[in-house]
Amino acid sequence: MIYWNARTQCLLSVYKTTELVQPLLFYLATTMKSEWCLISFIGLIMAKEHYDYAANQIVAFRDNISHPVGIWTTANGRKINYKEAGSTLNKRLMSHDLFMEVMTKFNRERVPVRVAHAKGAGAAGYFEVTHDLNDICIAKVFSKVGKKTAVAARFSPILQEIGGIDTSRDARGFAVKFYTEEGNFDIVGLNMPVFLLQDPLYFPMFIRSRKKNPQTNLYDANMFWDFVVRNPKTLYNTLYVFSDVGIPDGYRHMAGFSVHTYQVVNSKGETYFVRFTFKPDQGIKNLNSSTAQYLAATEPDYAIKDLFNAISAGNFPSWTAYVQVLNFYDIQCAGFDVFDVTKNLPEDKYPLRPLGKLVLNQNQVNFFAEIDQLAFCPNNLVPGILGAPDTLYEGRRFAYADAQNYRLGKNYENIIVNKPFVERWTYNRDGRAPVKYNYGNVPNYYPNSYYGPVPYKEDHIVDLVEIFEGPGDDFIQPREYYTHTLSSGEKARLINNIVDSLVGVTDPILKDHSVKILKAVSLDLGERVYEGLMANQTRHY
Ligand code: HEM
Ligand SMILES: *[C@@H]1O[C@H](CO)[C@@H](O)[C@H](O)[C@H]1NC(C)=O
Ligand SMILES: *[C@@H]1O[C@H](CO)[C@@H](O)[C@H](O)[C@H]1NC(C)=O
Ligand SMILES: CC(=O)N[C@H]1CO[C@H](CO)[C@@H](O)[C@@H]1O
Repeated sequence: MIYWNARTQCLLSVYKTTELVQPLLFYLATTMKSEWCLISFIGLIMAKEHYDYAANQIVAFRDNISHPVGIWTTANGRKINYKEAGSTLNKRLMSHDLFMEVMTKFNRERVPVRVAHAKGAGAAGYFEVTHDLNDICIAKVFSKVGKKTAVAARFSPILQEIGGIDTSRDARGFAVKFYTEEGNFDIVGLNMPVFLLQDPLYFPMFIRSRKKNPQTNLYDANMFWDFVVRNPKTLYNTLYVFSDVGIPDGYRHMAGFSVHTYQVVNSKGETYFVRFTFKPDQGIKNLNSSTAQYLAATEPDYAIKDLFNAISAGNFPSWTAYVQVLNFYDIQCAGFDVFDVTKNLPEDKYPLRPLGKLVLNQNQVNFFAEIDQLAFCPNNLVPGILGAPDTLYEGRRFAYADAQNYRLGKNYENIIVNKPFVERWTYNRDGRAPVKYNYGNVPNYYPNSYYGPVPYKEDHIVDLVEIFEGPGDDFIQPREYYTHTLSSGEKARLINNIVDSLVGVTDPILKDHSVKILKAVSLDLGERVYEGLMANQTRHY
């Protein structure tokens, strides 16, 4: 609504109906006198948040420059003339160098897709320390209040194909790369506090069970629930996925969790353990299934667009970062394996200690270069942060770098967004581009007597602790979550969402086992799911 005060010619308030107001303001801006323009400008600022920057990107690009960016050339730098660019009809294509270049380069545009987390969105920004970690960790990135470190972040559903649906029911990746003065530190986490496997051998199996059936190329409820029933460790994460947080309202409204419990070391060489948590300052918001289904059809890229437009409007998303801190005594007295990623560290027992703020204030200029090529890796660590001692983490130390050597090529750390800000002196050489200067004429073997790079001396070398990983109890925490954490409304939606998925299970024995395992979590949960299935038996049961 617009309140117009004729005497002061002042626009007092524009809100809610910005979509309607905007064309009017544009009209005024282009046709009316200067004071109208000013008024329109004020209105535009207020309309900013609802403006679809993403939809208008290419027009804005043109409006920002007054002529073409340059003369079209071949990759080799030769200028293309009008005749060559005009038409290839009735020409000999083999000797049409422009055609050959355009076609051969196009044919090679795709790189291997991430095996998991294929679809995503990201942005750059900074991390600012609000409470230092000096008493427990020597990493410089967390050493001083007010210290700012450049970051890049990427968010992603785990299971969707690259052209899939943003509002699907799934866990979301929450990956942050800190470009610290001691090299890159990556937290490669999720929007929920628990993972669904303890054993890295079964990661590829889990991914396949939830991706497409090898014959039908369809998502398959039998495969999904079979893996759950045969791997009770998946239960806790599966409950999270079927709860409200299984469909976050875009990436700005979800939390982030490191999931793993990291070992950190202070200046005295003393060991502590931390889990990282990021809480969105925008608040946590989720979509219900019906809205999500509607958006799946109308806005499959809902989350990508939401993030891009918010940052374009200057409405920068931010998260408050915390750590839960444990010492050796705490891990022995926890009553469960705090390194087991299928277990949560309850916040009432392990309070959140504030650490800093993560702010994303910069959209990519080129998606492939800056977001798709991001290579996060749990073993990108800095002195003082040793990673986690569990076997799953060890598996991840290997898996990501291996995937990226394949996906982006063995020199992927030379790609701008993966390159640390610090000077590097490796003994890696050659291989596929980008090789860059390849360390010039510096000695390429170690040890050498000729001033090639040498290791430094560290005062306290602390090793990762060794832990013994037992099977643990897979039901206590999911039971607690269902019984005490969820409200009655949340329970009802959880049950409805599980029923929605289980009606797709066509194997009656599996359906039975699924209900049984849910009953083992909580009799109430299992029975209500069973009732839901009976009520919907016309569909499958
Ligand atoms: C043994 C267990 C796991 C293995 C083997 C594994 C492996 C992978 C691989 C190969 C990728 C693709 C990497 C790329 O091509 O750049 C990936 C992506 C990802 N994984 Fe895992 N993963 C495991 C467990 C986890 C866990 C526990 C979490 C969260 C705590 C997680 C979070 C992510 C995220 C956020 C991405 C996307 C990173 C990006 O945005 O580029 N993964 N994982
Ligand atoms: C406008 O063009 C200038 C100069 O080419 C460039 O630096 C700037 O980033 C552009 N702004 C936008 C919004 O594209
Ligand atoms: C889902 O959310 C939308 C938007 O907030 C709301 O209008 C609708 O009533 C909700 N549907 C259900 C079934 O709760
Ligand atoms: C998932 C599903 O189909 N749920 C339905 C089961 O039956 C009840 C009662 O008829 C409906 O309210 C649910 O929507």
